[in-house]
Amino acid sequence: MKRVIYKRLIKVASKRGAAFVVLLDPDKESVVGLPEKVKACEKAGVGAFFVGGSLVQSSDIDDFTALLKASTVLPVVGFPGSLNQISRHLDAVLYLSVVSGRNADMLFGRHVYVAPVIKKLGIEPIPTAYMLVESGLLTTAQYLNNSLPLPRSKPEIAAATALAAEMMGMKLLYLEGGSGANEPVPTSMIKAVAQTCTSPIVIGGGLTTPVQVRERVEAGASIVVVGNAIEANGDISFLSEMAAAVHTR
Ligand code: 1GP
Repeated sequence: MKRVIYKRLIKVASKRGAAFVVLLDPDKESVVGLPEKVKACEKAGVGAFFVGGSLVQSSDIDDFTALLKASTVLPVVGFPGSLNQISRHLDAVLYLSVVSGRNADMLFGRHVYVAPVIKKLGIEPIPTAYMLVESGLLTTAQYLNNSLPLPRSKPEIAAATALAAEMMGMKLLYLEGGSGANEPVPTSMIKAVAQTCTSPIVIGGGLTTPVQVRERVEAGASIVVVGNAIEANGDISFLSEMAAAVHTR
């Protein structure tokens, strides 16, 4: 299995201290102005784009991804909340297994339907242990996954879960607060996973300030994903501040 995009992400993370990823949800983003926004992200030092969402209702995800791909030199990686979010324009896709929960279909079920499609389209799958973390209010991701999140005050459960996923060969350990989370993933949990595992840790959900971002990189995150805050404020100065917080070197 080729790991071109995965290696590229890891290379950026090791060179800059961590990689800054912007999540674009086709339901929330307008295609008008997308190329300009993408250029601003590139200028600010964003390392890649994730495309997707828990509940994407837009029927033109393929057109959206094509426009994004045509507008950027950065990797475009699918972050699918559902089977209909696989586009032939993706460079790679997070092949997500929701290991925090015990919903069999999300652990290993839908994967069976989509594997032949991913292969046929020639998209690089990145096996990803996806861990939903309790974050205050119930998030869309938690509700739609029909699975309990990891309790936020139990870093040891997160560490054991991540270790089990790593032992099964997953390449990224994604701790997810959920889009628009009240409280982002706690730093104590990131530290526990970082001390237990060697695979890169991805953090996302509810990150709105450079301080929150830097704390999570210092705790051990290799990839930081921000969606809502960039949708709300995609200007170059905010993007640059967030990028500077992600990049420790
Ligand atoms: C990516 O779900 C997050 O992991 C995105 O969350 O929209 O709150 O940044 P935000």
